[in-house]
Amino acid sequence: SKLRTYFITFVLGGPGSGKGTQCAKIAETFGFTHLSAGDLLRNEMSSDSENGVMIHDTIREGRIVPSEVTVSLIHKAIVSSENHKILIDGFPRSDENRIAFERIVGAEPDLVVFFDCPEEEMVKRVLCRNQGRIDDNIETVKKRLKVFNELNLPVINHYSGKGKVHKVNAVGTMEEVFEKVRPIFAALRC
Ligand code: UP5
Ligand code: MG
Repeated sequence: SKLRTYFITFVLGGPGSGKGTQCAKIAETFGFTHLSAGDLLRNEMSSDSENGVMIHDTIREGRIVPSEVTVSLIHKAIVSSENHKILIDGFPRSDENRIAFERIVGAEPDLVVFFDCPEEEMVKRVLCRNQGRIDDNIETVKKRLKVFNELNLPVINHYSGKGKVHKVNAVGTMEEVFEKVRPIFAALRC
């Protein structure tokens, strides 16, 4: 299928681990299209879509939006991208998400980058962000961390078993972290 020609990278890590920040740098430096699953859902929430209220409530509670909704948004964004090099930021968040992506999009990631960050650092970053996100409060952050540990780590373990995961220590300045990310992408032939 046409999707075989894409180079798909999943960028994973807990809330506030720096996925969005590092994806912006990767996109700029290495010519990838950055698709943030959270941003796609927040845009959908702000539109008049039938799923708006459900997405709002799910994000506020730190739970995972049903796979079919997220995968459909990501699939549309991939096929409408002019670029074959795609970064998917913050997805898949569960084995169910992963299996739905593989089934509906018909592709597996070529690469997975995992930002490994201590919980106290993630909490500090999220609570300092101050951009009005409905989930950036201590109660929701605790739930996001619990959901990450219970549902997202199995996805990382799945792809580790396939030799696709590059684990990056997310502690340090944004520039220091990017210097650990750079060689992963510099080595690619895509
Ligand atoms: N910052 C970044 N790097 C730093 C560094 N090295 N040193 C110091 N500060 C650093 O960074 C977070 C903050 O830290 C920023 O202020 C940044 O300046 C600073 P950011 O790059 O935004 O981190 P990121 O990992 O992207 O954090 P984010 O909060 O976006 O992660 P989440 O995974 O929690 O959020 P996301 O938007 O992906 O998902 C939100 C919700 O949407 C989920 O909880 C879920 O309810 C829903 N969702 C789904 O249901 N399904 C999906 O597939 C995706 C999302
Ligand atoms: Mg983000």
